[in-house]
Amino acid sequence: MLVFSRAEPLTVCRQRRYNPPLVEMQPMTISSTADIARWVDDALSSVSVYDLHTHLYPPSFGGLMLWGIDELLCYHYLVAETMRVSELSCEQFWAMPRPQQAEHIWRKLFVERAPVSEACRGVLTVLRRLGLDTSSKNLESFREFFRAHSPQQYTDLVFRLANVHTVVMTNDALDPVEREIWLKRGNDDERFRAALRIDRLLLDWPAVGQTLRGYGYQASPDLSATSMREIRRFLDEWIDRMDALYVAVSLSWTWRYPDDSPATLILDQAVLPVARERGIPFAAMVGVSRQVNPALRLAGDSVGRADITSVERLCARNPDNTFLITMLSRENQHELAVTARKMRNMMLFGCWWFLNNPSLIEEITRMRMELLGTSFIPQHSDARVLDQIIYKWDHSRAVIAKVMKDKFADLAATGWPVSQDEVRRTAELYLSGNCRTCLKR
Ligand code: HDL
Ligand code: ZN
Repeated sequence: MLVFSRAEPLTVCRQRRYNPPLVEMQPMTISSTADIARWVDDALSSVSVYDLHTHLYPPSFGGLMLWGIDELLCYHYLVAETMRVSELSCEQFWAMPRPQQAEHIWRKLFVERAPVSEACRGVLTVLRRLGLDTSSKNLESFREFFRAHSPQQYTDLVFRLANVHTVVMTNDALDPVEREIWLKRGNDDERFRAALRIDRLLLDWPAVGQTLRGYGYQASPDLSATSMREIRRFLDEWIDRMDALYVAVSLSWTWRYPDDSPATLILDQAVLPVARERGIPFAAMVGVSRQVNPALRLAGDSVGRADITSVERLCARNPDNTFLITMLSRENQHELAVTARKMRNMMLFGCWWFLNNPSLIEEITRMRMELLGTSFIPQHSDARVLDQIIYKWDHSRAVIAKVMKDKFADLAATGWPVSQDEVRRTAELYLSGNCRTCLKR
């Protein structure tokens, strides 16, 4: 086989049957997998997170702010897991005061059995990151640690340990308790940003019209022009009051768009026009199967495979709107990533709820990197208890790192000069930059 150096005179080449000379491979400085792994770990641990969707509240929201070991243990994910192995009925469990519920969950899932589930491991990650000795298995000693902190002190500690700079809340202006707080004092902590959640407005028509009328909006059940104007006034007023970054809804797996329901009318004639005029995204979280077991209360929701063509039409028919989309079913993930390739006005985000487990985060993030490159938001925490942002981000960073190491090693193998700067820029996009671009904040 003839191998030519680059200096081979052109005349020689021209005389031969086209047999392209194998140019001598120049020694290329391929970044080593060890360099790449170090760069990825450094970037993912140091880049601060913009957490796009949570159910957290700042200390100024009083009892709405959940934090500490008892709330960590009473997370509805752990309630569902406990009721599978408990001798108590759901009614008996709910009749117990919170500390006793926490003690029951601790005994059933952590003492009597190995705490191997993701939600159990999360509690232990938080305790370890706080410097507590999980091997003591002493719930009372853990409680002492939390009793020694004020909500404000603890909030500062958690944001620092989690390396999160902003969490976006889920704010329901129709909830009487939350509404009062916004009307009286609002949010004074810029680490917590608002998202206006409109499940009831969109999905509970005409019943929700009664609630709106109670708050002074002329919203009649017939969704007249006046009602639509009043719904838009409600949206404008609360987006302003909350300084909401986006408007959001959680949709059932049965959701179809468009259809002849009040939800489509309100979406098309009020929500999307207001979001467009204000230049803020509309977030649709699609795939919940509501209250399949009501006895479990918040833990009673499940999942269903949703209709991707409705997502496709939502984005295609409203090209001047920006959409944040996440879907709950594993079976929807590939088609969602493909739809994102077709709809530049859609930012795909998160491994939501039942997908927020290492095995599924890895599978889904790998597929998304292969289909979307850097133009997606790999994760949100969905944290309900403040402490959870420590474990949800620790665990997700580890999985995203694993995928990024593989993908950048694949890149390097093509001779591409992978650099530390390029790795960091990618981590920054994934953990914060794509959020900022989408939210313009
Ligand atoms: O609708 C939602 O925002 C969901 O995230 C639900 O709140 C769900 O109960 C949850 O907490 N998932 O993590
Ligand atoms: Zn949520």
